[in-house]
Amino acid sequence: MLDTDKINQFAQVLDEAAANVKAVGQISKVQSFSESEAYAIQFASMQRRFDRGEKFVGIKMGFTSKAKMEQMGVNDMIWGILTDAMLIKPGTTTPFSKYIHPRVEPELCFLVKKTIDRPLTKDDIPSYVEGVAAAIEIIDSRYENFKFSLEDVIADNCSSTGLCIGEMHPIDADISDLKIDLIVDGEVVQSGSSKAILGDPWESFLAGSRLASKYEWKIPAGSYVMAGAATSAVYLKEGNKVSAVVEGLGEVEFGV
Ligand code: OOG
Ligand code: MG
Repeated sequence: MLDTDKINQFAQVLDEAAANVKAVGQISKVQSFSESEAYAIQFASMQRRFDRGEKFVGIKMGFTSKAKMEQMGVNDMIWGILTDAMLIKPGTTTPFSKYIHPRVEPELCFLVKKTIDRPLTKDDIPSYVEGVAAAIEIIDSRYENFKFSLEDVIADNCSSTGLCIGEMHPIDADISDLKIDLIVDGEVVQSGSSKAILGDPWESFLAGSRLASKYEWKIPAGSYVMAGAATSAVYLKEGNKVSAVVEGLGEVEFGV
């Protein structure tokens, strides 16, 4: 069992690794800990950011596709917290020096219409979701060599680092099998379908409502829910121009 001091100590290590842009060793190599303790570390490290003035803007789901689970060698869904400091305005450039070893992945992003305060079902979707957009996530593990156990990555807020969200679209269209491309410098580097996200990205949204409720978090109206990548992630290089194109949802782009 980890006591509060230990939880805060690991939270500080991860928070400072991000702030100093310097990777650290895996916690699991020096300390065994449970999934719920991993979330306690995540929440404590995010609290440090909130204390510095960052604002909660939503949650992200991770490992919702086989492609991602296989790439990272894990086998369970995870969720993390998004803040305003992670937002990258589409069409702008983000400095490479902010990141340790950044990777990008194409995603779908939902905009919450009504505060999520319980596990939702399919029937709730129209009243709780305002829109859906194409998005790109930057993940930048705070662990050396981008290597981690499931507990490690949860503690590290699921590698969350940047998000670039495209224009919102109404949710009346079927989103269960949309073509998704990740393009770097004009070349398609990953290609997949939204079907890879739990068979239907809505399942990821609903899973997000379940996980947030389980850990007693409310997701306010106006927040984002990122569905998780449909394809493997690719490393970013300085000077890259990255875009994601999702069938029916358009394109979103940023530079680094
Ligand atoms: C963890 C984050 C996973 C996704 O979309 O599956 C994730 C990682 O791969 O570093 O964001
Ligand atoms: Mg992701």
